[in-house]
Amino acid sequence: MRSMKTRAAVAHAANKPLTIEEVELGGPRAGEVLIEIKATGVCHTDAYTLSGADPEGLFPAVLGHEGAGVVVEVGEGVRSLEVGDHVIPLYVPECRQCSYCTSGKTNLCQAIRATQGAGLMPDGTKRFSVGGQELYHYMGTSTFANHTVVPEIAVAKVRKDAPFDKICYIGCGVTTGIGAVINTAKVRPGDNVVVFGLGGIGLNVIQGARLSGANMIVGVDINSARKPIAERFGLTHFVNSTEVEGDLVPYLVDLTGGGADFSFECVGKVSVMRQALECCHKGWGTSVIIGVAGSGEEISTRPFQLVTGRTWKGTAFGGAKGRSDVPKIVDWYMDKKIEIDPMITHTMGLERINEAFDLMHEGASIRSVITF
Ligand code: NAD
Ligand code: AHE
Ligand code: ZN
Repeated sequence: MRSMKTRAAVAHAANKPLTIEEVELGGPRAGEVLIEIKATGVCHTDAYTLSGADPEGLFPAVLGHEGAGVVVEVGEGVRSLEVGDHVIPLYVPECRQCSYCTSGKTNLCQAIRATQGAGLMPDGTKRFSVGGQELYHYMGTSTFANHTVVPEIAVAKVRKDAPFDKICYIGCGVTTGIGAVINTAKVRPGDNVVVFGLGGIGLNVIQGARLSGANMIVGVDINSARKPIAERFGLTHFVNSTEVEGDLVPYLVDLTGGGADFSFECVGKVSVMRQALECCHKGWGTSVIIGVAGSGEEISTRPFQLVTGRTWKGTAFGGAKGRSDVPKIVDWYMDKKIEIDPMITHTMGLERINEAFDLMHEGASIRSVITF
């Protein structure tokens, strides 16, 4: 419960570079643990919030939600974790008690959603501060810090032989992409799949589609440099949407012999979400929204698209229940059932975290991982 000093990348304001600072961190209270973060990925959602487009974006804050590390202290009453455990913090917790958890219908545990969205710990306090100024938490995880405090229900315990600088990616991108295919869409062998956006999420959708035995795996991006790496993960057809003559939707419907059984939007643009829905097969095609769109943006289509049998869905964290599913995905990685390493194109220290955002915006990285 003592407070300590640690190093963090602080987001003081929207659209401003993060600053590396020594910050004060209050220790774990009842039901919480202190984690030493060993590595964290930089996801597009961090960039989205930093851009100011997130209605829940608060500043100053410690961002980051794709981490892995070691438990260094446990608060009163913590039973499922102990000092030395290797863990992945969860931005979608799993309390196993709320009506959402017990419904068997969703992964969206609501036990601490209100305080999490307000940038606070479950008891309504903030634990990070710098120069007497309190900093908001982010997505309940704040992994852009060498240490962070997280509720026990938002921690997945994983095996100790898995490398932190790879499995941190399971804290968001890997699980989101693969889970969207397996848990949300439930793609079956022989299905034709279209994936929009071949970045850190889309490549994992492709990997999940291959695992599910999909037939065509079509990838759509505006960056042709994504083609070779997507092929490595199972892509069968690449489409650069800026090079298609005429409308993209009929082109994709034609390419897939009538439309996609499943499409996935992994960009975060509402215009792309519409294309993703409308390229689905008449009568049964389902489109899954993964991308996060900016504040105030809305999706639209002709209702006829739904009347004629297409379904629009969405998914958060790939429909995965973190404490139960994340350790299994770590096993898949260690057993070589899935691949992660080639997607981590850059690894760097915390002092270079702003470069990670630059590389993402330039389209030069798939995933950057920060190591401590
Ligand atoms: P990324 O930046 O790594 O990848 C985005 C890709 O989209 C890039 O390859 C880019 O070239 C491509 N792209 C841009 N405009 C396009 C267009 N018009 N058509 C086709 N492709 C286009 O981002 P990421 O980390 O993969 O995240 C993708 C989206 O998923 C973001 O919106 C992110 O916030 C969201 N996300 C959602 C969840 C969830 O749980 N729902 C989890 C993680 C990320
Ligand atoms: N704060 C945004 C919503 C952002 C969002 O949709 N987040 C996803 C995870 S993105 C991970 O990279 C999520 O988990 N959503 C479910 C939830 O409960 O937040 C907004 O629009 O307010
Ligand atoms: Zn993410």
